[in-house]
Amino acid sequence: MPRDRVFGKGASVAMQAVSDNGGKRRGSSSYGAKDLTVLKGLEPVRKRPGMYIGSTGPSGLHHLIWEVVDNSVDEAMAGFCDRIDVTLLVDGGCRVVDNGRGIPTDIHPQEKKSGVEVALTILHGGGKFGDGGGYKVSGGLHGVGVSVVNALSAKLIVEVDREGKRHTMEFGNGGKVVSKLAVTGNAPRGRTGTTITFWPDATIFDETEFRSQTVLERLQMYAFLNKGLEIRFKDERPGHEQEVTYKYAGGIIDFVRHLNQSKEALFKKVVYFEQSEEDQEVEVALQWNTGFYEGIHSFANGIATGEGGMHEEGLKKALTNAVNKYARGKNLIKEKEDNLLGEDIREGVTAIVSVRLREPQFEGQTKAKLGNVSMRSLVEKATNEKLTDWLEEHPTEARQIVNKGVQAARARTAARQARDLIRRKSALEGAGMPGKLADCATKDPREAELFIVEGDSAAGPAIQARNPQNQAILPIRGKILNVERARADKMLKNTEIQAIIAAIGAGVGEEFDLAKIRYHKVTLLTDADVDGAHIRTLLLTFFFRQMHDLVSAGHVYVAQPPLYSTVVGKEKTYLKDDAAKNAFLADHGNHRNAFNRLKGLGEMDFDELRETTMDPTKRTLLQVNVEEAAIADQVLSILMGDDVELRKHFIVTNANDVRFLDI
Ligand code: 0RA
Repeated sequence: MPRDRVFGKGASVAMQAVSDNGGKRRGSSSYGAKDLTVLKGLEPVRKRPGMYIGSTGPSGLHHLIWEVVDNSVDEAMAGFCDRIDVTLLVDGGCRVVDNGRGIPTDIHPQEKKSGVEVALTILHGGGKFGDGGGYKVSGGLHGVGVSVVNALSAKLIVEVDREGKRHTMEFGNGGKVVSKLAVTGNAPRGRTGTTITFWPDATIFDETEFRSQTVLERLQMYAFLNKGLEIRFKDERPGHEQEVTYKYAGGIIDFVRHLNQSKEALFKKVVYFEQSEEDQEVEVALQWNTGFYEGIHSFANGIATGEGGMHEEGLKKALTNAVNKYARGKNLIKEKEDNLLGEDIREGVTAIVSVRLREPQFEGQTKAKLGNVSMRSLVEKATNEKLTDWLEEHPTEARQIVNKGVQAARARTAARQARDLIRRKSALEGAGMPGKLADCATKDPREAELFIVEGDSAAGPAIQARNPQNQAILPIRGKILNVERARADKMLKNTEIQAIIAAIGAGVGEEFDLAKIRYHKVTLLTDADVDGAHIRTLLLTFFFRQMHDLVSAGHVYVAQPPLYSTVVGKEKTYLKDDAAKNAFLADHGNHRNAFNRLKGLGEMDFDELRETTMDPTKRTLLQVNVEEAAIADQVLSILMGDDVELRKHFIVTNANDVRFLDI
């Protein structure tokens, strides 16, 4: 069942811009032909691009690719396409080729234009294919987004192979027709399909350079969600050359294995089941790992539903029910013992739930929550039936699942006690600030900055170098606990972690309350070496997992102490790392002064420390800003994998910007 693009994520935002439907959810009844007529022409898109693609930053830029690829994926879902090629061209363009049926080339009866022109020049033009226009594709609405891409491109060429002929049409300057659709030759033997090549308009976007990693992640997700679909990526840009092919015979089973790849599986098998009813279907894959976090990823018609919704609710409810029922039946939970909670059972689970339905309703803040109630019952029923069977058929694994849940329940009780203890302790000791904290004078969190500093030896210089009015120093000894590998109870007993929680003053985990933070800047200050990077990663992991709002609200920063200093004329210059040093040498051919290798925070003098990490007028901080938890999760699975060397080299700044630390 193809996705309904009109009510899809991006498109529904676009609808909001033009039709005020009184806050009602946009459903098929509240939006009609009148809306389409208002939307004629592409000007509104160029006037307010953000309304259609979210922003004119990197996310909006990549949205162009998603819109084009979505149409090809729809064609694949409808069963007419099994290969998509995405190429980033040398001149900055992007080409998407599919082997579907090709956009219709005949004349649209009402519009008196070719189907190609309709799809590329009329907003939601695809919607018209839906009602009796002869282009209906099993309920799907094609071509909704490509006109938006056209509107925001400096140039766009579409080539359609159909009925043995190649048809070509060109647009320029934001979707204006440069040449009408015309037969320009024969289609390659037997080939049908669509090729769209576009060049983003540099007058619209902040920057027009695509990021291959962003594209790859998305394409891989499409390939996982559409089993058997082959998606090839090619980057032809000089210095970026690469080719990658994604094709997964196992679909979401492969997806789950991929997500768990850097973790230790509780057992090898992936639980998989599917069920369909008239008009809707569900597919679920799950596998437990030995870790302590749950990772449920849900999708509706191939669109990520990061806010969850009915399908996730159904899965969670039935998962809790099926495992408890099994455990009771097998006497693994005794009569007088409590049932396991859902969160106990979900500890360490990695799951994909992918549903397809005719009229998905996307709700929530970011329109990423599935609202269709019928999906809750379908997923719940499917999970209850199929998971119950699976548990019966796999007694060894079933016992492992129950055991893990029982341990999680015990840890949950212990964690509550630990948390109560921390709370009582801080009540007894007044504000309960850790002894090692050198606090600042101001009590206004908006002005206050907390430095979490690696090593007691660095604390001295840091305290000297800071501005005591608004900068506080909390030294942390060595490697803090990896919270990815420890349950909450153990984490809360760790003194370094207790100190961080107390200093920030806003609780931890589910109880974390952003309104109570004592510092609006929390700056991580670690040595410019591999160990420093590792400690920073551990701290970031802690914040991401246990004070997520602190990260997502943009309060976490990373200071960048330099690795080298040298003198140019009378000025001291700092160089972050070897790469920066080499770049500096390349720029300053006759630089003869020595480079001083700074051995770590503890060895730096106060001025050096102040200038490079503490003085707001001189330092550069990296803001850590994880917005898209899904991507961050993926990053963390890399970070926290067993590849210790690799993970030291990562830093998450924001969801679209996962940097390698060149150390
Ligand atoms: C409308 C109707 C049909 C196909 C398409 C649109 C279509 C659009 C795109 C955009 C990129 N690739 C695409 N592939 C197909 C069905 C036409 C028919 O009935 O043959």
